[in-house]
Amino acid sequence: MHYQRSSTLFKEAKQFIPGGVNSPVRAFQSVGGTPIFVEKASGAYLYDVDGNILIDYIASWGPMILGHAYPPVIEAIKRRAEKGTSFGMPTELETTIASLALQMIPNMDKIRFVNSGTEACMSAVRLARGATKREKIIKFKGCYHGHSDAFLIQAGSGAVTFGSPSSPGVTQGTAKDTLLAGYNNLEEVTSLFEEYPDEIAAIIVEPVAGNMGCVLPKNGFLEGLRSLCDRYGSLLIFDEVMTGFRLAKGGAQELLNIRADIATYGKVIGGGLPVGAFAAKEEIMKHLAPEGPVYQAGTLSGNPLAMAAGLAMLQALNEDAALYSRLDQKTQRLEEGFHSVLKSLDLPYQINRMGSMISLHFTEKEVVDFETSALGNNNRFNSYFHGMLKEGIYLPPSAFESYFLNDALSFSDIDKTIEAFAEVVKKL
Ligand code: KE4
Repeated sequence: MHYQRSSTLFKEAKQFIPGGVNSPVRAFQSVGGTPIFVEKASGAYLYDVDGNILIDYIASWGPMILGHAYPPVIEAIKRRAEKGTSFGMPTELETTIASLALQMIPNMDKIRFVNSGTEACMSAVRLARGATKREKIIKFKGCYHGHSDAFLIQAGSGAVTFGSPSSPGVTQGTAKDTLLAGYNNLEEVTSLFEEYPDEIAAIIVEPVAGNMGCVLPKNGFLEGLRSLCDRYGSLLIFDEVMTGFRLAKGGAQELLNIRADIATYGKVIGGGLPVGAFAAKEEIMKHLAPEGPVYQAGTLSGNPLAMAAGLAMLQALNEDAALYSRLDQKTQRLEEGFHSVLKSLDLPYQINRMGSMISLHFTEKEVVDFETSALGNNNRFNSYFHGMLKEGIYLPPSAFESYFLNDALSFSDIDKTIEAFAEVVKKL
């Protein structure tokens, strides 16, 4: 495999775009080397600008759960585009996707569409603060909720890779209202509530974390957050930007049977177009403009093209009862293949998986939070990443990310991946 064209395009891009990319994690700074420029993608495969064909395990960081260029989504976008792409006026389409999403998501009465996961999480926090009239929030080290100031306090994902746990440009004024606890550490959360008993508007949490690799909630962790919020009158925000419509139709709320007060969405809900959303019960949503005083707005929110793509995606997920078990079986096959290769080698490793979210960590200790995730051998991960790339397998270019499987992956793709894996890891 060669990447001449990608490296030429990367040099060119850097003349006009900071770091040559429009989102830092794409720049390969964590794994080294030159980012791959994509020509097109279809199903489970990426076709890069050098003619390489890669089996895709990031699915655009989650959205492409049914595979790339899924025909009903493409069709919906084409048909809708002929009617015009944006009006700044309400359309029936927004009601249609809102009502379908609320049929699929448990426990919520209303949903507001925005343009990204960041916007959804930022708006959810403002809504929680407005509804509770409190200012502080609790987030977890290693969890990432997008790049809004309130979250860039030891965020996971790209920020961790850049080794700047609290990003420059975030003011002390903002930082003081974001309290941090360790993921899976209920004691730390409890002591924060004891210290600020009537100041915490909300806890925001990834119910299954995907930004420190995949990290699962320990038994009782989410239930503990739920009861702390109930006891202290705070709201529990589930950031389901990754897990929503991926772990189950109803996301982590359904799969883990925990009720959130506000849930945020992104990625899958837009079918690959820019869509975020947040949903809550009526008594919370009534605080949101224009009904209530909590302001939130967006020129392209509910954009008809994006709504058409998202609706086609949600309809496909809603009508395919066997999808989630298929995805689970495929990811289980991958996990079992990794285990069968690794257990014959003298390599410390952990594999974390929930449904079609999975990550491999080169470390002895169980990965249950940011600290244990950061103990992973990054050099080994980077050689692994590039080794797999050479074998035509595209993995997340950072040890602090989850893989996202898509339903277009065939079992023979998975078996090919395991064969490549066996070749690569024995050389680590
Ligand atoms: P966006 O603003 O990137 O649509 O969503 C932010 C976000 C919010 N919440 C969670 C749990 C997320 O994982 C994300 C974004 N995820 C990263 C991947 N770890 C997006 C990739 C990128 O930053 O380019």
